[in-house]
Amino acid sequence: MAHGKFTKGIVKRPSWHISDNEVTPQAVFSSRRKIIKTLGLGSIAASLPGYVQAGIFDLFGEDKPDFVTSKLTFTANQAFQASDEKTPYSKVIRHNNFYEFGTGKQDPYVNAQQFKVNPWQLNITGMVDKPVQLDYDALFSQLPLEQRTYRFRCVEAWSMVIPWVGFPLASLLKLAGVQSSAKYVAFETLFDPEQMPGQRNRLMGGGIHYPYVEGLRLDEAMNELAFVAVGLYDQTLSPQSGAPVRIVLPWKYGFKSIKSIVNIRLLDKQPPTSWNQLAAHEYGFYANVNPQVDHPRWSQASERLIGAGGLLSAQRIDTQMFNGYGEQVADLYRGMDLRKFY
Ligand SMILES: Nc1nc2c(c(=O)[nH]1)N[C@H]1C(S)=C(S)[C@@H](COP(=O)(O)O)O[C@H]1N2
Ligand SMILES: [Mo]
Repeated sequence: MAHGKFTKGIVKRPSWHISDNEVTPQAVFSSRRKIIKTLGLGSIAASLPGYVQAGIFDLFGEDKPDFVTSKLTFTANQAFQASDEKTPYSKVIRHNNFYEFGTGKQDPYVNAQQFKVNPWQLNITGMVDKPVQLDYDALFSQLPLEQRTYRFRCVEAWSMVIPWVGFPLASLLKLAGVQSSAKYVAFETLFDPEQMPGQRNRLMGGGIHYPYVEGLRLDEAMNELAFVAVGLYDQTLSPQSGAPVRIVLPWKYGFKSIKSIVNIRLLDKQPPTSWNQLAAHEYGFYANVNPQVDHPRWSQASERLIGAGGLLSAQRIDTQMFNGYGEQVADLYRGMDLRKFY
């Protein structure tokens, strides 16, 4: 991989380096993936409770992805370091939602390893003074990289604590010069059915109309918490986590944090969003974490924190309003009925 100047003295490590007790040759991993595919284990895993899913790969021993990540250089932003214990890297990359690679929690880990993230192009267009194109290297060199540890809460009532590496979304938008007529920001994931099996197969893709799209009000996008991630822990992102570039919005349900983005557009109208299009009564445009507004099919009052413990040790904790980030974001929603704008 050709990186920008930040990567001087780069140390390349496979993305599983944190648990590199034994090395499985790629051929073995690939054959395991074939076994898993042949058995249809991805879809079996999807139907199992989360704590069983988390251990499904134990059936095959310690499995090894073949995607190679690279070490990043960054500064830790002390203003954004959740005090909570971090979710181990091995779990962050093995329990994912990325329906382009299947709907099971292990499907992205299994199916995304060959995903090509370089070359890449991220375009910022629409109501801007000068459209911006960032190629792969520019994603890592255009803006100073910082690390922020955020709580991350999926609408399915599980959560993690993840140290992301990236830059504020506001800094990126400022590169393009947002015009005063712009009121919303729309995001779009890569559309590449050849690489993303969920985009070829409606069942595998969970019925989503691809490309996956998301959006924010401009003031939400400019909030200091809104983040663009190009890495997690100290590595570039693995495909299953949204390589090479994704959005992270810690006060909103995880589906707003769109992965592997290629387009950002500044608009004067609220853009459509994928989960809202799929089931509008269940998933709103705002999707702020709110323990008082239940999902029609389950409670949002608590969540299963995927932490450092073993198979059965996931903790159940109370869910906090705005996922605990009310100090930073509550003002954005003053006077709004958050039951109506869920
Ligand atoms: N393009 C795209 N982005 C996506 C998704 C997806 O299926 N496709 N899933 C979303 C959901 S539901 C969640 S919870 C988070 C999961 O992020 P993680 O796998 O890094 O924890 O990604 C979000 N971004
Ligand atoms: Mo989610």
